[in-house]
Amino acid sequence: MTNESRPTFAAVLTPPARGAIATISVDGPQAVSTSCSYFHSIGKIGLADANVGRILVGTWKEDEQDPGEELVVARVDQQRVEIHCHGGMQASQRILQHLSTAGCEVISWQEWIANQEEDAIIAEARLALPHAATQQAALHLLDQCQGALSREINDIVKLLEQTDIETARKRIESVLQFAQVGKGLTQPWSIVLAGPPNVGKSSLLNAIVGYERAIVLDMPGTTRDVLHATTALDGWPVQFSDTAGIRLTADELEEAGIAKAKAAMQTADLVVVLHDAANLRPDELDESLRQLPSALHVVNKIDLTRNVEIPEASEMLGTSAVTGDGIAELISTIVAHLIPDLPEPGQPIPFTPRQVTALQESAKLLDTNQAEAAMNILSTLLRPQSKPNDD
Ligand SMILES: Nc1nc2c(ncn2[C@@H]2O[C@H](COP(=O)(O)OP(=O)(O)O)[C@@H](O)[C@H]2O)c(=O)[nH]1
Ligand SMILES: [Mg+2]
Repeated sequence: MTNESRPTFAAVLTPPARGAIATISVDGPQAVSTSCSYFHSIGKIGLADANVGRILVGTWKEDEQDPGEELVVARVDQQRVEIHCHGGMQASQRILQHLSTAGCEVISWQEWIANQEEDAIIAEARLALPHAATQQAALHLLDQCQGALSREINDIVKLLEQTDIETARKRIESVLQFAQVGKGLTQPWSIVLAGPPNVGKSSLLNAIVGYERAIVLDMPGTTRDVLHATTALDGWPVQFSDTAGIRLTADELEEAGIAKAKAAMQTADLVVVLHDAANLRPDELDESLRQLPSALHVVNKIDLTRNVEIPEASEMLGTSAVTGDGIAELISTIVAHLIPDLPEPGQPIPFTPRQVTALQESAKLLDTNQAEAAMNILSTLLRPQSKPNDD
């Protein structure tokens, strides 16, 4: 497809929510001429004669009867115009309708990014960025937008071209170490608070998130459903799930809550098992709570007793949901469990299942000396996925 015969695309770049201004990008050979048939500049210079970088104020109208809308149009490039109109859906949808009638192809912002980016990983990073829940997550995703992971994969491909399989293998391994961090850049890690009834799970959740999210009652079996609260720990997004206390019960509703608690534990990134300092009986713990290999065990209510006998050889922390003692340590320990290696700024981090799978597969192929196949997988990772042929 020659440059002039490619379509002209129109896309709304701002979110479909309330906002002061909405931005529409018009991109392609007809961008200026199409916009000119609706946009009337109030200044001497019209859009057709404006230099790249010029910003014009004017009216967008369908015909002479149309009172039109005052807005700002910027000539971003020879073949690219940005229209900044009133925010919300109405104004932008009306303009899109006009552009579509005039022959532009209306696409989503995701398709717009995919069209713009030659590098598929950078495109994925730009798509992921709006899902970053914290500044920390956004900063690491920005590094990937600026090519941290793409450069690393390019370097690994070069090493394979030079048949330095050993170094390439090591570099893949060290990137994969950050796969767990990458998962948390676009969605919070899930942490389940579990344990017997009345040990203070709901109280601890409230103490960590800083408000009364869960009902606390001196009555075993209060929490029935799984209850979620999202927050940030040391700048990392996490979702806590408070669960029903696990015990044998004849109550059908409570039993259903316990089944949900057990299911939540299976899919969690980390399970925090709570014990009661005033009634410490880890040996009597339900089988489902004992069989968790990487759970974090916490003894709560340490304010109630002076001598908590924490079993030896166990990595147990002490907290009080009432006085707040030990909660800062608990938060640091949770973060250390989720992210054993904190990434430095600029660290290449794989953040989509596509990237992690490709890295894992290429590592496996290198184990059996299939450098060519590994190189193919890594190069494919960088290429746009479903771009139309350019010929
Ligand atoms: N003294 C003391 N009481 C606590 C602590 N945590 C919870 N409790 C009390 O223990 C009871 C059960 O708490 P709750 O959070 O509902 O326990 P859950 O059933 O495990 O969710 C309530 O009366 C709480 O006020 C704590 O750290 N110290
Ligand atoms: Mg509870």
